[in-house]
Amino acid sequence: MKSTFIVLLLCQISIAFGQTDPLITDIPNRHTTSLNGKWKIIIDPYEIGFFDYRYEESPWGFFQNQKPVDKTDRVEYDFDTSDSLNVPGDWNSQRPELLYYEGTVWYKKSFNCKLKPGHRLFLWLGAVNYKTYLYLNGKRLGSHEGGFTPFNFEITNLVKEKDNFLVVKVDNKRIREGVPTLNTDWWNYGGITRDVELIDVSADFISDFFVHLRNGTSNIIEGWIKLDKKLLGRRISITIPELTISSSFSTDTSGVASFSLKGSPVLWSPENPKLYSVFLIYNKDTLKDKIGFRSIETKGGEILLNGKPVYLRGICMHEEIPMRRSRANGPEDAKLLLGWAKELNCNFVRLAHYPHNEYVTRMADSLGLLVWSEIPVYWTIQWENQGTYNNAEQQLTENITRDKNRASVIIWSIGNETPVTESRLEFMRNLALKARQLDNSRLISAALEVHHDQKNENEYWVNDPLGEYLDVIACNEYVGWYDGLPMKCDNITWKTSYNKPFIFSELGAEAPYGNHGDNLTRWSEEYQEYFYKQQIKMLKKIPFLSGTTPWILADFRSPRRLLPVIQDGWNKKGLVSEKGQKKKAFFVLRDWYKEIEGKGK
Ligand code: GCB
Repeated sequence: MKSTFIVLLLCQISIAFGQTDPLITDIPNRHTTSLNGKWKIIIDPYEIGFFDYRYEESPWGFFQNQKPVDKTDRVEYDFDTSDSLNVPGDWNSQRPELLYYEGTVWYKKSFNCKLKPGHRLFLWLGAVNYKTYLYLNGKRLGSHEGGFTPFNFEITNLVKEKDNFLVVKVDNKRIREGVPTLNTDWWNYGGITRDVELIDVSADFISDFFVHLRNGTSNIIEGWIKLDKKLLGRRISITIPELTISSSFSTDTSGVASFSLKGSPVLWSPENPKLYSVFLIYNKDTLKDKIGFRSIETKGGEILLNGKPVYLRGICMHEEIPMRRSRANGPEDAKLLLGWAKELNCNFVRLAHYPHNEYVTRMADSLGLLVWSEIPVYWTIQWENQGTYNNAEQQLTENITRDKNRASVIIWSIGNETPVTESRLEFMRNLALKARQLDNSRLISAALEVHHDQKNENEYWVNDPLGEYLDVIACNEYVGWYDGLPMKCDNITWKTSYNKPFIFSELGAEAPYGNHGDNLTRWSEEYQEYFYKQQIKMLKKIPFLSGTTPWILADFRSPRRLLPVIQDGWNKKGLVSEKGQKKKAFFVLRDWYKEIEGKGK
């Protein structure tokens, strides 16, 4: 009897896990109420608020937010007299005792809410790292896995006018089957790291849309608009006043209205990041967005932006503000990080190694920076585990769903430095197919590794079989850092078996700011500077190269980097230091990018 109960319970847990409602997009332009601010928290390393002493999910978990009913009552937790944390925010940077914490923290927020008759309410979270269970007024809403993408739940029938309590269990324990897995080279920040909003919508509403220029054209705007319910024959209008576009379309049986319109927008580009106000009208509701129109394609070894070859003058970045030692979030943070990229004369950023917050991609749209957007399929995840695949696919889907209207985003990356094996090829091939099915208007890539020719040790090959499924071949290389000394760059010839655009998605060397020596002294700024000079010499000799994103914009925290005095828990390959100072190599890259700016390819 008891074992049947356990099996049932486990089934319930696994079925419930990862269940969310279809993602609502364009959150910044909707009617929302922020739940950001101070949340009450309970740090629960043994998960006593979730499991009972038999390690079974407890019906009396902390989600009940229980209070003693009289003086005899024993309740061994209390959110209201507990400490608080800021949301959005990682917990590591908010309390010294949470610096290295990997485990469960319970969050509680109380709120009142007056909903207009007939309206519906959704709870939306921008990102929570890593696994989360959510409960409203003691009832489970669902759960989510993956630390960098948004998700939402409808709460219309659970919400009350007064004294709602929302309880969120957040667990950032690294797990072998996770995406990413146990092993990364970045800090495992835990917490509700992005905004939390209540979204107020009408009984039926536009939940999602895709408005973009048809690739290879300059005057056809196409896409689709989706209602949250499968309602047939509903009229939806789209207007773009600056282009004198105003048309309406009917939904099909899935509640989707597809359209194709004539219009000649000024094309979005890094030189002129023109955005248009787009209005979508359904019943009495108008949803707006600011959208740029550009075309992105490949032709042989070239990347064509608006039909013209472009060299991607890029830089990699993490979603972290080094001076604050915390995750980045918000427009000011986006402006700071992307501002440094602009100072480097970049036209491109690689958002490594996971989806960054939406402020970044929206800011990239308005600053004119092209974007590589990635999911955390990193190094050695469990290629044969179906659950791991499903999780990766869900993160990819959430990322593409959220950002598909951003003109800046030109590449969806499905992973970084994954090994060449059969099971990984199958896994990645399926991700590439999924990305194409969700959005075939953009390029698909992944950061691959170098393979050496057996006969000629100076001939470097990028011939990973995954390349067949990608539009852009990207490769991480560290000639002069992990691979010989910087002089080695003089001898290397690069080959690829693919007639596709080729970019270096990483190259870099490590130096703390202000650490000086000659140009062969490891960890000195002079070594890093020499490394960049040598690399650039090598890059200039590769005729088929279409872009570079050196590693990395700023020093970032990593528990893998333990060398005292030099690293102390930081990966110091940044061009900007952990205090925000520019290193010598910053100027080398800046000057090279200036030199090739405007040269196309
Ligand atoms: C890499 C990884 C990146 C690391 C970097 C390094 O190849 O993709 O995540 O941080 O090298 O610094 O070693």
